[in-house]
Amino acid sequence: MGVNNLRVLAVSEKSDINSAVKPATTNGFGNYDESLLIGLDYLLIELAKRDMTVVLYLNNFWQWSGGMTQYMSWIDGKPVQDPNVTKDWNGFMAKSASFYQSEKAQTEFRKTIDKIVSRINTINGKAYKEDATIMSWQLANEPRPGNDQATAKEKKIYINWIKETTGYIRSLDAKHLISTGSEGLWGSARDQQLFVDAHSLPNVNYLTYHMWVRNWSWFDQYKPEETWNSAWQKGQDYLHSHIDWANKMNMPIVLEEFGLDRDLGSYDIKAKTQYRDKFYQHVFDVLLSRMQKGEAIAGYNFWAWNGTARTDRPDYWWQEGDDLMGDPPQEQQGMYGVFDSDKSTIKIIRKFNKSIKKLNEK
Ligand code: IFL
Repeated sequence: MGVNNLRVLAVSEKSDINSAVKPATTNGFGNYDESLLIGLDYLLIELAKRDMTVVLYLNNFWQWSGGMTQYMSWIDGKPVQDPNVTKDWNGFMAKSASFYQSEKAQTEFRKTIDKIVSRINTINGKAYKEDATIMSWQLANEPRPGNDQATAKEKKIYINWIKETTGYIRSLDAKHLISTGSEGLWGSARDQQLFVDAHSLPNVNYLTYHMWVRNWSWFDQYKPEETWNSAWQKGQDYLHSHIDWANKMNMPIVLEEFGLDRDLGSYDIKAKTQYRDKFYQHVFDVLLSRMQKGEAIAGYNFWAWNGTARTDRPDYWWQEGDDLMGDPPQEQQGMYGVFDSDKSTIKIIRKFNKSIKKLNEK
């Protein structure tokens, strides 16, 4: 469908909670499942064959791949509190953010970074550092400075973590781009300066942002007609403002996540996607209009690709052994992912990709 870039999790941490994916790459500090790393080798080769590139993220602020809270659980010996069960998202986010301050966590994270960045592909013998299929090393999926009440101290620690960790990646690999995986304003405690500061560091090469109009309660999937207009107003402001900031910073920016539910919040593959299609089209119109002017917006990824994966679980929750799809086990399977059977959405994606291609050929 003209997609030439994917954003993929490179490494996961084994977790006991239901909302985390299994199997995981790391079964404890230093204990890697080599077969999954060979899977990553294979992925790089298959992408190269298709002339595609990949952004590889190396950690996760959220629980669906173990991530930062699993690091902390291995360190303090306490089980991860799954926010899907406790509903305590602020407590979870604070725990996740404690990762930046833990010396042990940082030592172990660096070992993992080294393991991946310095890897030699076991199938074609190529060093990852030399592989142009990798577009960018990314610190984590949606790292945030803390929870909704992130303090000035936490923000400082967060910036320092980005600075030090991107510096470490640069010391290992001189060639690849490096990015944060930030959601933008919404993942920066709504602090524009923090977002700008996080992307003004010497080894951060471009800005990233994500947009989730339903997660952020701008859109109500059960009241689509009533909430669409105001949601899209906020959505379009969010899209534009980040491009404006990137223009000012003279750096490229990538919208690397956005999505919307199937109609009326259904997870059923047969449910219509009228609002999702409309949303994708509106987002693409904004991006294209700014791309045509040669502005900072450099690319996009939609979230997520479910492809040929299917679930037959009546409650749509993933269980070990089920197909893996773009929708992570932290969310109902089918929530945001685009299936290979979603013809109308795919048509819109294909058309937009054609327009970008044309623009790039000029
Ligand atoms: O699945 C979520 C993912 O963890 C993410 N951002 C939002 C997605 C949809 O809720 O990175």
